[in-house]
Amino acid sequence: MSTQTSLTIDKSRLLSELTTLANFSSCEQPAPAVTRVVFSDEDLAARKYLMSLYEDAGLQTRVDSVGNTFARWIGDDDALPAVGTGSHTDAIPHSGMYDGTVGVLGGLEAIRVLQRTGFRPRRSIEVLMITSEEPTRFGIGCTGSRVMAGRLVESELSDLKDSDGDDFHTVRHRAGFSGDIASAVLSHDYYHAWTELHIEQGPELESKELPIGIVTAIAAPASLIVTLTGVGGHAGGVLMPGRRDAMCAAAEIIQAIEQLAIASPSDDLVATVGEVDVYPGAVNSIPSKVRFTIDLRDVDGDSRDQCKSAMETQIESIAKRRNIEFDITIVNSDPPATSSPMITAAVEQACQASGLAYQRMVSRAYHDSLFMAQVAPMGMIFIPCRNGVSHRPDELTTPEQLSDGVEVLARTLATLSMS
Ligand code: HGY
Ligand code: MN
Ligand code: MN
Repeated sequence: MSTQTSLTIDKSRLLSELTTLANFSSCEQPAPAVTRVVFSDEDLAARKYLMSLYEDAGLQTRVDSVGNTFARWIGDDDALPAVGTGSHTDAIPHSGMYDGTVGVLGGLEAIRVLQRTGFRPRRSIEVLMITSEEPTRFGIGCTGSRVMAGRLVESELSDLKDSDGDDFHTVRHRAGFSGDIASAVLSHDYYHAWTELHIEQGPELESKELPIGIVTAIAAPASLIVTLTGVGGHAGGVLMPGRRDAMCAAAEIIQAIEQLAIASPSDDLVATVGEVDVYPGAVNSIPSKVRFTIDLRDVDGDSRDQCKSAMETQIESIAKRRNIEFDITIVNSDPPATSSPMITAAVEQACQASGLAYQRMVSRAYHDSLFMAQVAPMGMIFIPCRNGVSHRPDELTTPEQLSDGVEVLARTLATLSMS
């Protein structure tokens, strides 16, 4: 396809599909607020809807043992490693309608716009809906892409439990996904290239009035669970000296975590305590146990790890001084990912052909591409989101911004499918 070929993205169709998808939600607020937890009824209904769209586009579909859904536009030489695109459609509670879905439905529209031009790909082009990018149900992100990269095996998935105490396999079987996990691992010659379209989930592109971001690297995420155990008791009857209050220990430790992140020499280092559970959780009872999570990231893996060990040291010293027992569980501690120059060059060429300004940038959010980078050469295309807001119902990207992203994705896929 020449760089002169003009591509007309069907914006209204794409927006209507995104809106329909947003209505598959358990959120008590109406769309654009969305809650769509993996393997929930809403998630399964959304998958069915997507399947109907893939079939309308004449794509060949298959679903693997954890629900990763592949929709393939067969190229002239289907035996060659294919070109992959896609993202996730699960959504954390009370979030927005564009995180992930832009990469799935935008990937589908990119294929359809190429079909409308009469373009014929040499390599097949596949749009992927990846299971459980969000950590909401099982506490770890990117489950489906970790499985495809061979980073999560059968036994490890058995250890993942949801809030009902059901393990991943019980839940996936109940949702209708069976088969062994090893069968879902992608060989390194399955894809020739992988590119994901996603909203930036940050303010940079909008503040610079740039329509496209070319992602050069994805930050390395780590998540930890800290459990502190003290001695509970009557809020009135136990005097202050000698208390072993788990909540006060947690408060001091959480402050220390924030201070370590602020003091880090790396501007890309971020730390968040997003979940805190207090036991017994009564107004007049001294907390005997507190469990909280730490989400820790940096584009530089070493800097992230240095901060992680400094946090572990602080947790130990504060807990010991307060005579509190502590346990630190590392849920995940993943390496960062670097984009393939082959793909960033194809995206840059696509931006130029589309006459769209762009900048190279890092992704501070993690994405399935963090693990798809272990399967194939990886790249990501960012489009702006209003005020950089994401993981909130007011998450928004405009039809024009969507269209720009899909056009650049379509040109990139066309180039890669002919290489
Ligand atoms: O948390 C993340 O970075 C991703 O949006 N799940
Ligand atoms: Mn997200
Ligand atoms: Mn996402």
